[in-house]
Amino acid sequence: MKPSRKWKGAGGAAVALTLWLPALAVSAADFAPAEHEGARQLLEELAGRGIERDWLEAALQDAVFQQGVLDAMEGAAERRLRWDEYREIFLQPERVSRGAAFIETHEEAFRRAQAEFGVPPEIIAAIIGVETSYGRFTGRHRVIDSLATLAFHHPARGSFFRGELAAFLEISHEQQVDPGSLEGSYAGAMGYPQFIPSSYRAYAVDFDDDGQRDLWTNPVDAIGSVGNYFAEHGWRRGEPVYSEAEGPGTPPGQVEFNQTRRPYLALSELERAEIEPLAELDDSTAVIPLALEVDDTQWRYRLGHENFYVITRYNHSHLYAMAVTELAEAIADLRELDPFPLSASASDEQEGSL
Ligand SMILES: [Ca+2]
Repeated sequence: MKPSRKWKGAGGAAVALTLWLPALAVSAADFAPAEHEGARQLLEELAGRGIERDWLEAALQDAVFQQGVLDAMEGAAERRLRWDEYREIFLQPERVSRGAAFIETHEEAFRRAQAEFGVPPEIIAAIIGVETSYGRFTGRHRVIDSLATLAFHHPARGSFFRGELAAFLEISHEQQVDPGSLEGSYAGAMGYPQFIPSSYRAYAVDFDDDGQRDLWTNPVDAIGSVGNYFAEHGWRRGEPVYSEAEGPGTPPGQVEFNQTRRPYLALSELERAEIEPLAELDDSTAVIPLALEVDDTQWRYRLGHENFYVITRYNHSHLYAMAVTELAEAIADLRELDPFPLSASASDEQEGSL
């Protein structure tokens, strides 16, 4: 009902009628290379890399401008959440139990990924759990529309998304799928693990050996691809993600907390700010000091290690990396696996009880 009300008095029946017809009547060929300079240049570039012109022409011709995608980008500057609020979103019991079930269903793939890439099943499952609830919510935007819209209508990030659009067309072509049939997030992240096209091209693997790298519908390929992504970004087999620590009531101003860089502060320096690890770590160890706000007055300290940094390569947020880690721990708990080496202090304690 909305369209007719909105358009009443602004053009009458003809306009309202157009809006009720399928989208192609309104906006097809927004990016037809014959008329759109940016699309034409992209076509030339990809044709130069060996993709048939007709195929490219048809793919770009099919793309539709989506104002909603630009609006979503605007809205994406997330409200700053406290750690406990952020954690609450991802640590729901259902996400934990579904994670354990997901591992059980694909146990062979998880085991193989751990052997090959060194990444524990629970970490891979937690990534897929946080991203898409184990493949249940993979996004409802046509990727070709989102990426064409962002590539050519987002001044600040257009060149980044133009690269993603090119990578998207290359993958679709390689995998012999119709690009118009693929859906993802408004920013073009796709499939079980929400890989953007450039990551898809670089890190997706054909983990069930059927000749396709399919992250859209194949959980086994997704499991191997997340493992490969982590291995390629420096995941250290068997090392903890973080250590528990204790410190003053409020985070000392002289320490730079929560940076998603390689471990950057030596324990000896943290000691001067009265932040001490609860695990036994060498004084020269560099860490990422984390101060997590658990309510308006309370803080929790942790020390991120190299593997914590690696998780932030998936999403550049310390809250994201911590949520993935805690979800992984909760899944491991549910599967009654211990000692589980994600936290150094936890595994130390458990070692004593063996
Ligand atoms: Ca495959």
